[in-house]
Amino acid sequence: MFIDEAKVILKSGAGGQGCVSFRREKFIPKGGPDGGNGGKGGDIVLLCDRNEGDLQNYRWQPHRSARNGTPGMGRQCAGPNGEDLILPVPPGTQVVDDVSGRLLAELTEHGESVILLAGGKGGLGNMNFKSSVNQAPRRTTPGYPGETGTYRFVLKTIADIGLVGYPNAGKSSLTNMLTAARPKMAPYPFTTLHVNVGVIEYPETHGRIFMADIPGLIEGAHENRGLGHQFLRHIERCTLLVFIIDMAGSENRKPWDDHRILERELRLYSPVLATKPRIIVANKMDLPKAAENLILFKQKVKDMVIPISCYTREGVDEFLAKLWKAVKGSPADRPKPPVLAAITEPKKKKVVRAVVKKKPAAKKLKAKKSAPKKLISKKAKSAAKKVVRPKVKSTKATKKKSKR
Ligand SMILES: Nc1nc2c(ncn2[C@@H]2O[C@H](COP(=O)(O)OP(=O)(O)OP(=O)(O)O)[C@@H](O)[C@H]2O)c(=O)[nH]1
Ligand SMILES: [Mg+2]
Repeated sequence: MFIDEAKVILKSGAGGQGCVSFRREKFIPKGGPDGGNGGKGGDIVLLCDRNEGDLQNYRWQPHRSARNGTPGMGRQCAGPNGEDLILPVPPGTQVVDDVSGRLLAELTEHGESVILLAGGKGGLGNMNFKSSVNQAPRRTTPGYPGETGTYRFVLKTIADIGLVGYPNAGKSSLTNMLTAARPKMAPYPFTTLHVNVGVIEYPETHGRIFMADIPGLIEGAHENRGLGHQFLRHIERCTLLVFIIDMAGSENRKPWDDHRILERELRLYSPVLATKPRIIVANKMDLPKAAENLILFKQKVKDMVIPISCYTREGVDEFLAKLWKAVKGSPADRPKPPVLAAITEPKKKKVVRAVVKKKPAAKKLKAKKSAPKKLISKKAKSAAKKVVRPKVKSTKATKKKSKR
């Protein structure tokens, strides 16, 4: 499983306690204080390592702490420092404060390192407090405590180009064909579940282009449809986006609709992606209807379109040449970033609500005042009912009358 986000709880080491000790040696009476200082606590260090693929280690083991410093010792010996904890992370890892959401560090180059949490300083031993007026001090200081923090590690893959397209458009097929990466490809949607980075080699120029194959994007991805759109973070750093469009419309969609929806989803994700330079690749040109659709597509979409087929390799060499120019060429050769147009959302229908006439406040007051009257009238009613059916007490006289 590819993990590109992990929450970690880190703690640097505490400093060691200072030592109280006095020199005791034969023939040296009252040798004086010789308690050493405590050692420094270990730091939490992040190290950018290209051999790390993702953040899986941190997902399963989020609590990490560095070693504490050792307390000082007699004979003026300082305690050893706590060992630093070095956490290797893949290139492109961002460190975000979990509480404030602030970006604290970003590691992009192999070998780059950052001290995230410093270890506590060691305490002072009693030898530091000797003076002419206090020649046998018993005073020491404790080591400083280590720092703790909760962070989010977010991996944003580093690649030159990012492939954007509907599921089954042929992104993984293109990656398989051009690079040594082997992402799974199959005729069902969402075959690719996480980012795969491949390297396109250009032997003539001894150059290379890093290509990121990401999962498919569908309409409503910003509302978490399909695989959502969080994986788009992996192409945020790309210099160029390559739209892969199924020009044959093999899933009964129109290629120009696919293009419009992809653009819209990118805009809804972030303006950064919406304004990235891009080229369009029309894939599956070997299938019928593709050529016909391409003519219509070019009428509707004015950007540069490169027709290819991952089956027949048709147009692939032309694509590679244009890709090199677009990524590594002179600024004049590179495609211009699009202007961010306002996202056109369908207008909401006006909801006509029934007008409810409110009673004037004065009437409400009256009604409140009349409330006790009502209670009285209820009481009166119940009293009247009681009057209608009075209970006759049976006395001796009445009993005699009834017997007669
Ligand atoms: N006929 C034809 N089929 C193609 C071409 N390119 C890809 N396919 C087929 O399209 C299907 C999907 O290809 P994938 O490369 O897995 O597509 P994907 O864009 O990576 O798809 P997800 O990973 O699901 O987003 C596979 O069955 C491929 O064989 C092409 O140029 N021509
Ligand atoms: Mg794929």
